[in-house]
Amino acid sequence: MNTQLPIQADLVDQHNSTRSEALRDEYDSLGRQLERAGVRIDDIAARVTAFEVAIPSWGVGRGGTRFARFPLAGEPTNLDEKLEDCAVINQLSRATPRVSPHFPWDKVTDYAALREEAGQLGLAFDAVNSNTFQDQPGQAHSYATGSLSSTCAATRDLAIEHNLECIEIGKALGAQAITVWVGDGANFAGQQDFTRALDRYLQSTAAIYAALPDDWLMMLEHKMYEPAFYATVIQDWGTSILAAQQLGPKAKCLVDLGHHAPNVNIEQIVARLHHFGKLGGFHFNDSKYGDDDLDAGSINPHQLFLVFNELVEAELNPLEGFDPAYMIDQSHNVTDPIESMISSAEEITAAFAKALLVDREALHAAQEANDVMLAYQTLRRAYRTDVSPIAAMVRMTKGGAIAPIAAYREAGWRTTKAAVRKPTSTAAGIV
Ligand code: PSV
Ligand code: MN
Repeated sequence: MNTQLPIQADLVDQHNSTRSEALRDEYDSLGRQLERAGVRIDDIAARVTAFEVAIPSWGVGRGGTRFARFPLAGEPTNLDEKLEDCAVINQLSRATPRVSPHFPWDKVTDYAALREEAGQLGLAFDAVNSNTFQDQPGQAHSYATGSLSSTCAATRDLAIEHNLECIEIGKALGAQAITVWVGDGANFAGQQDFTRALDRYLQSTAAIYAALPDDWLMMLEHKMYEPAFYATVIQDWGTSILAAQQLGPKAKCLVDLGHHAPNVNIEQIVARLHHFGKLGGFHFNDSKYGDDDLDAGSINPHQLFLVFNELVEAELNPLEGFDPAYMIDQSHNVTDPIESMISSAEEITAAFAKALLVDREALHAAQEANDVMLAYQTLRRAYRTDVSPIAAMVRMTKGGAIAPIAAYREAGWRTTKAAVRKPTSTAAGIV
């Protein structure tokens, strides 16, 4: 397919030409440093080259809170423009070649044409996300008090039907997974029978599972609270893994980093889910207090590193089908979403590269010998390494920009788009 990338290739080449000499110098210096520790930098670069993370179609527009939304001049106003912005992120970062769509937000009439359009921008589609946490105009049965777990059979049927439609759309788009997150739960003690609500959820998800193609996964996304503030039906990884086990081998768990109680040990959850063959994927973001949907690595980069440390550890003990889906799920309320997503992809890639640097043999030996300080220092040594020359070299080699945010600003993309894209609404509401 003939690809037509949004930013002029000359611009990227020119950007790189002024920086490539310094980068080579930094890469070689890091290479010598790593070699002294018995690590070949080109091996790490090869792994980073193959690393990819999907971007959410809903993340390229300015997000908002229930208080306000501050529009950004030149932000995308329709799916074509969203894809264009996703293509910019991938063109410059070369780490995000897939887009995760959300329905009905991304509904169109011709999905074959949409797939073609994305392909021309150098993009493909990742897991489809269903939405039964919001009523659509004229919807016959409201999701206000539940969707897949609703007490009302007609409401459950509607929610199931929507998920089945998402699978059909996903097939046309070339996706191979559906992520199911429901807002179902309760705001008041006594509002809901915990057991019956879960039973209804399990019955509904079984109907969706039955329609999954053989080579598809169904990813169950847990979340402790919001919009239900007292209890949610799939509140944590425990309920999620039990549901996935009951549904069958194509059902796995998706870990959204923001969906846990503060201070929960997420890296340990990753290890547990992998141990039982149920680690399906991630929604990366960062948080300080709740589901803040901040940029990955912006608050707690160490946690991100520890998550990847478990993933690299899991590679040593791979279970059949171990291939977690990496996606970003963020809300960019005060930054340019393109810049945030480029920065997040960089943080996620860096966390992966650092985890690859951990001397596993030394770590395991220290763990076996109960040498606490040595084990801890083994992780610290890797975490302290500045791996940015590796990521930059990989980006340049793949045709991206050495300093992607600088290149994005040099290209003047947002200013150019502000002149041609329509202004967007300031309406408050969680996007
Ligand atoms: C819910 O908070 C969530 O993390 C789910 O993944 C949704 O699909 C997404 O956010 C919607 O913004
Ligand atoms: Mn999510």
